[in-house]
Order: sequence, then structure tokens, then C-alpha cells
Amino acid sequence: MSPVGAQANGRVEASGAARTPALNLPRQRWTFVEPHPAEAAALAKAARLPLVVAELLVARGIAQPDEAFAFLNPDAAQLHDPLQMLGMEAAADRLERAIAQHEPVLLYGDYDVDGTTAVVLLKTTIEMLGGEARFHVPHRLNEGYGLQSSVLEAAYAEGARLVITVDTGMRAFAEAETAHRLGLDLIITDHHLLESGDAVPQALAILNPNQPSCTYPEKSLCGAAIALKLAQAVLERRDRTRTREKTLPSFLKMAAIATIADAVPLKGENRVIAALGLRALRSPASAGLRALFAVAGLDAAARPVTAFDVAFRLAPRINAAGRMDVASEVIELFTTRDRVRAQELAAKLERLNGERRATEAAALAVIETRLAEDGELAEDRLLVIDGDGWHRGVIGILASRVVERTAKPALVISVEEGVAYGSGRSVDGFPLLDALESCADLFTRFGGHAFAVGFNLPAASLPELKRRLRIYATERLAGSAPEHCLRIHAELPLDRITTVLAGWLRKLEPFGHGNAEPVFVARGARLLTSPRIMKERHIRLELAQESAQPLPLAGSGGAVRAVGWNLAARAAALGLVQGSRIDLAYRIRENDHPEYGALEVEIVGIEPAAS
Ligand SMILES: [Mn+2]
Repeated sequence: MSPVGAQANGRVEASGAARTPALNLPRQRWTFVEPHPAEAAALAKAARLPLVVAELLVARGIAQPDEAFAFLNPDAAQLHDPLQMLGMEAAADRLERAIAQHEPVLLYGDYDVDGTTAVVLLKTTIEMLGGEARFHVPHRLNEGYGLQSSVLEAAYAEGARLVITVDTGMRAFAEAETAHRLGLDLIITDHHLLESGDAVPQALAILNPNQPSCTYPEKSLCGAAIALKLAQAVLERRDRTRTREKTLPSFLKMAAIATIADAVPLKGENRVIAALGLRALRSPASAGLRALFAVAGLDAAARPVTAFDVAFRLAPRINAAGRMDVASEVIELFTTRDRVRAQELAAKLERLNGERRATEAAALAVIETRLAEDGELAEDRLLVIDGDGWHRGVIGILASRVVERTAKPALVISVEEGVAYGSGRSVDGFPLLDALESCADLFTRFGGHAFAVGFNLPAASLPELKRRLRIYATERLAGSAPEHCLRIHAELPLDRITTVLAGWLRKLEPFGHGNAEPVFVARGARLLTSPRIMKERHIRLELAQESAQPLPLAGSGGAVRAVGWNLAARAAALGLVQGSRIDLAYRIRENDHPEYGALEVEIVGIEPAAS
């Protein structure tokens, strides 16, 4: 549960500055997690958990008391042995040799949070052990994603004999051949899925748990976590105790930021990395982290950093470097010991993030106006929206914003000098990569997965792309209204909300992908007063609900304060007044505001009471 302040600020950040014509908001449909009452009751009894906590655990596939204990108490002992990963022994041997012989090692990253933090982890490791590390992070606009042969050639000429890729490399077949021809040893560390056929580039070692022959238990590590495992393997060979006690906790900070930012599921080892890393971030010791916290308005001493803070405050600032400029300064930020230099670099990230937000807001205003005014476009089931010279660093974010507003899959395309660069995001039930594959002949290149794609094509082919995708999407989506699905995890009458329960729910954190913050439903709650409107868009409610068997300890008599962001229009449409009865979907919040401090609920959906 994030305190209210962080949530509200995150929303401001997420929605940008500009407000343009109101769009018709898509309908919200509530879907309920399938209940398993018998298993939940058994787990609650065996593990002495509140029933609703047991329900939430069972819904996550955790039904045994020992599994529940491990989930509720993430611990360094739950980290897997790195040597279980295919190729780890060979990779660690070669890296150790490079360090011992003072060979410069080239680390080849990616420009996002995952890639840059992965470089930081390995660079720090190599330097701690007395070796020499260089790095290259491609320029997003000039070089694009992935390994480049020219960089390998330059590195060889400058004396490197070992290259380690991080967060990239699984598709670098030609570049791996270049490395081989030059006599450069190549270690690929990457988490991206393989292309069909399971062929892998030729390399000294490939660390990727998604290789079919790799039996490493955690398949969904992010790139930085794989780099962490390599660092762990090399460091533990030197001094296992020191590594476990001193080095890993600080490395987990970086790995946790990447794990949360890269949106891998926060289960299994990822949950351990995220939980322990967030715990360690309570003391952001390095100059870079302290400077970044300061510009992001985070004070770890005042309030523990949450996964929400990482996703909405730290990650956008780190990513701004790669989106708007070059990402290499992120690596300098996280490796410098110079406090003043760190502050300069953090200030630059802050400025770039401001530019990113302004760029995004301006383009989004254009898009929203177009959706409001172009009736034909607004009717499309798959939105294809193009503009001249939109910044390519933000088209993916723009596509996400369009999906949030419309509940429709969307492609956002920037046209520059005759080339259309696109990025797309989708909704449940419409695999976007399949849609692109249906027009494969039109693209110069394309890739991605069901929910997110990227592509290029000649601008002259755009009308044909739009024509074909319109037919494709109409065939598949006709007859269903676009709607946001709200997943509801458990029923919890308002008079069951207690500080004890809130404490248990906190043990389910960190929340994020694969471990959603619980959304509860309460039925037939009564408005004690009419809704109070805040800033014309938000509401505050006083609610009461008496369940059949009130809990004597609740103390509130079932009366709770509720806040609903952007729900003023919904409340007006339902004609809510004092005495109205509603069903509400909500999350529990701990408001740390001095006047309101206490538990309250954040409403995420309202329906008229069914009974
Ligand atoms: Mn990644």
C-alpha cells in the first residue's frame, strides 16, 4: 500500500499536463478471481492467517503453509545458486581470467533501466576485483537496439578480448560471427525469448534461463538480474560470506530497480530481488542513488521506498536519458563516487525527464483532439495514429496512454523523412504481434509480443497498413465494446478493514506485475454524506457498511473515508447523494496526511448496489 501522496503524485506524472477535449471513457467490467474457499480456509487455519489473506495467497497459487511462509518472508536464502544457470561456469571462468590478466572487458548494454543497471552491476564487480571494464550503450535514435559489429571492431582495436552483452544479444547471430572472426570472446547475457527454432548465436557462453536446455528455476529474470547472477557467481568464488553479507544487498538495489522497471512478474526469485532491494534502498548509500532520490522527491529516511516509487518516480528519470539523449550518463551516475558530479548528472536526468513529459504531453494533446474530432478514427477498433516527427523516444509511452484512455489496442507512428517508426500496445485478447504478422510484407522490420510491438515501414505504405489493419481488427473485435477489465481479488466488507489486516496486506508487497495490489469489493455500502468534489475531478466519500457479523475489534463501526481519483463524473452519472447505496471496488490505503492520517479506501470502481 503506497501512501496517498505518492499515489496522487504518480497520477499527476502519469497523466501529463495538457487537458484536451473529454473522450468518452470506456466502460469498466469487473471480473472476479475464481474463489477456492476450501483451500483458503485450510491455509488460513494451518498458517494462522486472516481468511482474506489466505484467499489472496491461494489465488496466487500458494496453498501450502511453507510456501505461504516463504512468500510472506522474502529472504536472501531464497536466492538461487547462480551455477544452476546453463553456461555460468564457463562465463565465470572467462570473466575471472580477464580480471586476473587485466584484459579490458567490454560491457555491451541496452539504453533502458534494465540494460544500464546491468552494466553498472558488472562494471562495479569487475572493478571491485581489480579488473578493467569499458562499456557501450547504443544511442536509441542513431544506433537503435542491439549489438553492432562496428562497436565490436572498435573495441577489439582498442585491446578488448572479452565482450559481455547485458539485456541484449539473443538475436545477434551476425555480430557473434564478427566477434568470432576477430578473436573476441563473447558472453551473451539476456532474458529475451528466443526466436522459433531455438538456434542461438555462437558464443563462449550464453546466460539466458529461457534457453530450452537451461534448468535454472526462475525463467523470468530481467536482464540486470542475470547480470547480478554472473556477478554473484564470480564474487562468491572469492568470498562467499562477504558477498552474501556485504555486496549482494547493495547490488540488489540496482537489480530491484530493474526488476520493477522491466515489468517482469514479481514472483519467485524476482519477488525476493525486489523485496530485498527495496529494503536496502531504505539507505541509498551511493552518491548516484542519493542524488537521484533527491531530484525525484524521495526521502528514504521519512518513508520506505515502494515498488510504486521505483516504477513511477525512479524508472522514468533513468529511462529519460535513453529516450531523449544518451544513456551512458546513467552508468556514470551510478558508479561515480563524486557527490557533486552525481548531483549534476541527476539534475540532467531531471531536465531530460521534464523534456520527455512535455514532449509526450504535446503529442498526446494532438492525439486526443484527433480522437475527439475524427469520428471515423474514433470508431476504429484498432487505433493507428501517425504524426510528423513525433519524438521516437516517446511513441511507446503514447501508445500506452491511448490504450489507457480508450481500452483499444493502439499503434502510434512517427513519420520522419519518408520512414514510419511505430510502437504499439494492446489489450487482453488481441495479440498485437499477430496483427502485424498479418501485414508482414509491408514492414522493413517488426518485432515484439502480444502486448507490445515496435516496427518500421516506408511511409508510403501507411495507407495500405491502415486499410488492412482496419479489416483485420474489425473481423476480430466487432460485436464487443471496448472496456477496461477491473480484476477483483476478494470480497471484503468495509467493517473488516483493520490495522491488523493492513499489516498483513503489507507483507504481500512489493506489488506490481504478477503480484497485483489487491482490489476488494464491498457490496451495499451507504453514503453517510453527499460526495465532496475535489478539483472538479475527484471525490471524497464517507461510507458505512455493516456486514452480517460485525467484527468487535474494527472500532470504526464500519464507517470509512474514501477517495476516488477521476470519479467525479461517474458519481454524478450515478446521481450519488447522501444515503445512496453502492457496490465499490477498492484498495486499502494508509493516508499519512496529518489531518487524515489513518486507513482509508481508494475507490477504483463504483456500481449501483445490486440489492
Ligand atoms: Mn530487459
